Amino acid sequence: MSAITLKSYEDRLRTHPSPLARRLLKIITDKQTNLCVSLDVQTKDELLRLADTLGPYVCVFKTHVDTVEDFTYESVIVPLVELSKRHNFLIFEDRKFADIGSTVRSQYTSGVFKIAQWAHITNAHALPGPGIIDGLFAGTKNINEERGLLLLAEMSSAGSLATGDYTDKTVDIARKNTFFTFGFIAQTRLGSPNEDFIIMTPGVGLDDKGDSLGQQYRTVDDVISGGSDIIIVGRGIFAKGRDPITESKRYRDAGWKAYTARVK
Ligand code: 5BU
Repeated sequence: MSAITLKSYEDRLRTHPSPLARRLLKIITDKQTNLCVSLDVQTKDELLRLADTLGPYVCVFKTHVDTVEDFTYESVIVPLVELSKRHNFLIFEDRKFADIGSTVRSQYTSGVFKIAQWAHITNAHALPGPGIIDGLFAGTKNINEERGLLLLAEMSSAGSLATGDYTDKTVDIARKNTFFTFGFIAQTRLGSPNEDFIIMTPGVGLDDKGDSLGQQYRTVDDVISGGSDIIIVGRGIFAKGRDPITESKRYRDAGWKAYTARVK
């Protein structure tokens, strides 16, 4: 893939249509990191310990809170939000909503997790059509802080059906509300040159090619030179035998170097 030239994060934060994206671009600029760490752990102690120790190196922590076995709102979310303020990062709940608008609104705002209360970012499949964005956006009505949505336009897993026409139509759907839908989970740059979607990319690994369940890894250089804005890394940082602090610094440095080369 040929390298893509884009404006700096700092230039983009002045003009981006989404308040959440402006806040995110400011964090990236101030902390000089385009690393999102995926906190895929099963206990609250591990989740909070990693959020505290790795907080300085990331712009975003991504969570799957439904996989935390000892989850309670008070013992996980309250301290996580506190840590997000202390270390200046955003929280992205990788919920992958995929239902009709009315149902996703309830799933976003209610139940045990009350995602809209604390997750600055969440994501959704475009499969149900634009009503899914309307439903989730309705869920932000009583929230007095920036919230943003990413649509899943492409996936990192082998054989993903989110390609070609599906990806193009996902971009079209995102265009309907760029105040809230600020970008995509994708593997490539999406949108036209006069649009500014934030691209966040999972499936990033410097030492592995994939796993036994369909995950596929690309290098940091490949992903950032191809026009992605934020790398999402999980097991590359936490897998057994790896030191999460050393690896976080390594991915942060690689991400920033690749970005610096891109804006030159
Ligand atoms: P890994 O350990 O770096 O493979 O973790 C990747 C994370 O990103 C994991 O939480 C997945 O659920 C998530 N992910 C992904 O890997 N690929 C995708 O296309 C999407 C999410 Br969308």
